[in-house]
Amino acid sequence: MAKKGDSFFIEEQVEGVHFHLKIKQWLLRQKTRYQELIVAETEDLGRMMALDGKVMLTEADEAYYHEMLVHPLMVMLDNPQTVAVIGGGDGGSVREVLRHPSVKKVYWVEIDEAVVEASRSFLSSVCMGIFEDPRVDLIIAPGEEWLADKEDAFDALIVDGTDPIGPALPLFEQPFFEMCRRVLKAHGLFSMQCGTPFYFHNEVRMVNRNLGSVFPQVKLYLGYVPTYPSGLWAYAVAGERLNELNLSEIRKRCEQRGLTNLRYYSPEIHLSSFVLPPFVQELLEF
Ligand code: SPD
Repeated sequence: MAKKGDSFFIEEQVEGVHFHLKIKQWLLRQKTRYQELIVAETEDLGRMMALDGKVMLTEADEAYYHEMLVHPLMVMLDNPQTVAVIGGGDGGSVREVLRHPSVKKVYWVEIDEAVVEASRSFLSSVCMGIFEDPRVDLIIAPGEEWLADKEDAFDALIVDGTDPIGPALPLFEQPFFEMCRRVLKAHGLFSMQCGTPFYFHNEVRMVNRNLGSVFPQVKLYLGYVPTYPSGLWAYAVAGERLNELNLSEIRKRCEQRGLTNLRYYSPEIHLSSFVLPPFVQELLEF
């Protein structure tokens, strides 16, 4: 029960729907060159990072999101060695990429250095040892600029962006996806988050349509992230050809790569997350 004097972070998830998080301590409030950045200790969900009033992560459920953004495409790849992560300044996606023993190089391209520094200072449980890992090359730059002169370069390209509004919008549009296809090797795969199909009908449809106009194969899949709007979160994987592995093949790869005892991703979740409820299928057909 909220008491007078309690402090809350309140996110307007959509008009008329608000998410309240009780705050124990505000740790950082900063106007960066690009956005408003907040880090706080919440009462119940560990530390939280927000950008422009939207929750990017809480320590309680960030692994659910990062594991699902990263492992489905990485497991589909036979031998991922060179990976680019665009965005994800907190480092959670890079952390998950580094679990795959075949990875030799991760280019981590984040536009806002302040987000990286905030994670380094306040979210060590998220970025863990990635700053010391010699396989990681951190580049502070807009993703689309850094990718512009690359070609045929990556086994995997992962876009860990904010919601498809404001400055992040170009990362959900066709010209950016064309660039992404060009920078991937022939067998390379692309993944990104695309919002919630419960509230963001147009955004999810737009991503699916724009990706489908660029990549021969695109699949949407779903996961659960309790602190994101509605909790039901969509991701997309795309490439020239998606490797449709069966359960025993996925299990074998996960065992070989030490991907056991994760918080959300498992071989069974890998397969089931591609089964879309009728309301999502209808959304994509529309
Ligand atoms: N509505 C929040 C969507 C945020 C997606 N990206 C989060 C970045 C975490 N690495």
